[in-house]
Formats: sequence, structure tokens, C-alpha cells
Amino acid sequence: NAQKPYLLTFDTIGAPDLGYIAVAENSALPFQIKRTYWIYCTPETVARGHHAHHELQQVVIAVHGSIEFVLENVAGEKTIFHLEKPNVGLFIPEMHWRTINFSHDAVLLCLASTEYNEADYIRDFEVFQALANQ
Ligand code: T46
Repeated sequence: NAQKPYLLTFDTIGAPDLGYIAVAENSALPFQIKRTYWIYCTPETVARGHHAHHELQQVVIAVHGSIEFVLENVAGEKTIFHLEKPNVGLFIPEMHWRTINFSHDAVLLCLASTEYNEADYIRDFEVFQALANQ
């Protein structure tokens, strides 16, 4: 019963003539936030990711610009998401290989379920695929 990635829309307060506040509270997320980080100034020639995580779950948001996520699960099913709205997040379950491309002005905000732990990374695609048979 592996979880699948999906988009979620945050509660938004405001109006076109006032501006907006988008809110992410633990009670509205599939996990409790243990870490936040943000990624910015990524050259368009650079693709990030190229790894999966054993346990980490995340919600990622393009708070500015546009970001493409290509996700692949251990069954080899690929899903592509285009993020470009600051009130929309992408839930990424554990065990999804990711490749990420950014527009030059993109800022990615990540809400993460665990603190940073290099031991949680799977950085070899063949190792990731081999885990499908376990
Ligand atoms: C994902 C995308 C959106 C830390 O020391 N602490 C941290 O919290 C993070 C995220 C990274 N680092 C160090 C570890 C590496 O030496 O920064 C270096 C690059 O990290 P990483 O390979 O994780 O970078 P990305 O941008 O390829 O991937 C990260 C997340 O790992 C990943 O799950 O979805 O951002």
C-alpha cells in the first residue's frame, strides 16, 4: 500500500487588491514538520535531485517561479508535476526517485518530515530499483 504523490492546496487569505497569505499548519499536512529548507538561484542548466529517500516525506512548494518534478516509484511508474502556484504544494512520499528542474527565478520551499540525515538518501538508481524486489 505504497503512498502516491499528490497536489494539495493551502488555505489562502486575501484578495487581488490586498495580496495573499497562504498557510501550512501541521494539522493540515500528512506529517508533522521537522525541518524546512528553501532552494533558490538554481541555474536552468542544473537538474537537482537524482536520489530517493528511505523514510523522508516532503511537501514542496514553488513560492516563486516554476519547478518541474519527475517522480518515479519502485514499480517504475513515473509522474510529472509542474509547480507554479504559491498556494499549491506537492506531497512526495518516501521511496520516490526525483529529478527537478527550475526556472531561473524559482524559489522552492520544502516542508520535511525529518531532520537532515544523509543515511536516509539512496543516491544510486540501481540500488533504488533493486529495493523493489524486497
Ligand atoms: C528534494 C529537493 C527538492 C543539508 O546539509 N541539509 C539539508 O537539509 C539539505 C536538503 C541538504 N543538505 C546538504 C546535503 C548535500 O551535501 O546539501 C547538499 C545538497 O543536498 P541534496 O542532495 O539533498 O540537494 P537536492 O536539491 O538535490 O535535493 C533536495 C532534497 O534532498 C530532495 O529530497 O526533493 O531538495
